[in-house]
Amino acid sequence: MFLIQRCLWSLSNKARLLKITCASGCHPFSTSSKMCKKFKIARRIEGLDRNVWVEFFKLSSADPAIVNLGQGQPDISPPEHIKEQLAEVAAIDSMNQYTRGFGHPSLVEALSSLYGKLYDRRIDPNHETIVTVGAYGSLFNAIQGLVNEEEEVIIVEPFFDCYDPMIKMAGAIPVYIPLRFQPTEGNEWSSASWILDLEELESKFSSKTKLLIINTPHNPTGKIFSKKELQGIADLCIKHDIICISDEVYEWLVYTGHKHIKIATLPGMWERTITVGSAGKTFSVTGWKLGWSIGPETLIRKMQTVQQHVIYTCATPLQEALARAFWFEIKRMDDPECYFYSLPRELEAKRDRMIWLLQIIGLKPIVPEGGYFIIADASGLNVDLSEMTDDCYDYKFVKWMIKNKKLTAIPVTAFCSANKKYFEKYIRFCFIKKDSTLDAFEKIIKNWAKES
Ligand code: IK2
Repeated sequence: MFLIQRCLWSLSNKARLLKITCASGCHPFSTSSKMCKKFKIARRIEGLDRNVWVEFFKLSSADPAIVNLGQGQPDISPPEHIKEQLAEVAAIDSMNQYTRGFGHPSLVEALSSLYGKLYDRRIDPNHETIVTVGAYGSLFNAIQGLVNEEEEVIIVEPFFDCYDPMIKMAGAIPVYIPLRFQPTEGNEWSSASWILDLEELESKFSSKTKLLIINTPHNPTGKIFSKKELQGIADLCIKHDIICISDEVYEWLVYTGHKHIKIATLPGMWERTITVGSAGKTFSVTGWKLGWSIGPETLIRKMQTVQQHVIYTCATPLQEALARAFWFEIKRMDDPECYFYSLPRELEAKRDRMIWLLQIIGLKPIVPEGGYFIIADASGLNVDLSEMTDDCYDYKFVKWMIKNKKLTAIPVTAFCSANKKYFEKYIRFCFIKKDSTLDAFEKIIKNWAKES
């Protein structure tokens, strides 16, 4: 025994002298080396450490002078009534304790009432809705609850960035289909020019396909899927017996001349669709991190099972305040002052101002039909990016812009995987910003124009 110990000690000492370390930097015979093995990353999150929000939040916070039009974070005031309701609710003792796990009773009632009108059917508040930690929570519950290892999930590129890692964390395989930019006369610079080729989509289906995720109004392009496109997608889902997740967090943010259609309302789609919503996007309160899903009991039940073991329940006071805010708006849905209509009106003017400003310096904006982002082609600016080290042009460009112009946007390839090459000339700007922020943006743009 003593001899074995001596040998191990001498080996360990030699390794130290020779500076031998394991891949993660640990000495191979040390206690920390044993820990290293145990602390090794779980396979399900291998390769998923990079995150665009973490990276650009840090870059944008480095200097208070930076004008941040990156993340979809409103700096406008949320409606007064929702803030007042939260203050009132927080003063009620019982509202500060746990509530029903799948959604606070008054909130699921409000969701049932609102979506009952929109779907023109009765929505069972207890079995056909679930309240989650943001839309993120809904997406996570749905993917975890429905997809098995090795099954395939089709996602449209560019996609909201969390779809891809969530699919991979479930051990499933993302299958990508890119939107194609096909401008027609009169539509050269509209998000309507982003086309989902249905033949190409059908080629992505296989015997392993379980789910298809769509997002309309679409982040980052602002595209609103037309009824024809949704019908084509619905036909394929039905033909191949696939479940659809429809991420509709920007459902109310639709600009003049356009209409948002819920795929779940098309014939044969209710029973196979989970529709995802977000309080953050509906009431401009992204910090509340409340979301929900609407769908048939068979699908919602699986989401509830995941939720009960992962978070159990969402914050009670936030849910009660959200329920009251919904009732407030539901009662005035015939009034143009209803927030569901007044917010897109306010945003449309901001969108148009931003489009005008971007054009001044030769960033070519693609006018969004919905949502609160504009993507712009930055490739015509001939900026010297030689000192930037990222792989993709858009990452280099945004980092250059933060450093040299004190302006943050988001590189569109952050929303891509297999098809980055089609999107790397675009960067995304967020326009749900108060006028003073847009004034600061205007100043940057005008100085930029003078310099160039
Ligand atoms: N789905 C989509 C399409 C989203 O855009 C978001 C939120 N995006 O905001 C970040 C950005 O793009 O700048 C979500 C889901 C998540 O919503 P929630 O905040 O409710 O979890």
